[in-house]
Amino acid sequence: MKIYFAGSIRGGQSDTALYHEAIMHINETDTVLTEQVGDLSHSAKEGSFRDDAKIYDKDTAWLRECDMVIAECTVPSLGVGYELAYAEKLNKPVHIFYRPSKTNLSAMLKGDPYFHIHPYETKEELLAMIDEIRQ
Ligand code: 6IA
Repeated sequence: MKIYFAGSIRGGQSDTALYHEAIMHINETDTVLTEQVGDLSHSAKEGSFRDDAKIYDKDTAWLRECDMVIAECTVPSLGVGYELAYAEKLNKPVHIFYRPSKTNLSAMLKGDPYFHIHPYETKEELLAMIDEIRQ
């Protein structure tokens, strides 16, 4: 399967290492299109309009191409929220993971019956739940 993994970049990068681990785990059996979301070396600074337009074009093409969207939403991100709504419009399966001890997930996600919402707390739980949804 081709997986679109969504996680915060400019919304805040405190979970980037966790995204990286999840992406590496998924890549053992499937293909993550959006590996850069877990890239610890990149800068979250605002880019030029041209660079951002390229990112938008590439990411929306990947959303059209993917078989499933997995989003880690503990760190709130406008970009991830946009991607989730875009994926719903395309009828892609969408799985949202978050840690309730760290955030109050937006009602616009929790209240949307289209999304599969998965609260978890530990990294081990996250990886095991990611395995379950791909079976
Ligand atoms: O608003 P945010 O930046 O937090 O949005 C994060 C989401 O938007 C992620 O799920 C990504 O799919 C997408 N996104 C945002 N910025 C980038 C990006 N920046 N590259 C790819 N996807 C992005 C450039 C970083 C690069 C130098 C590795």
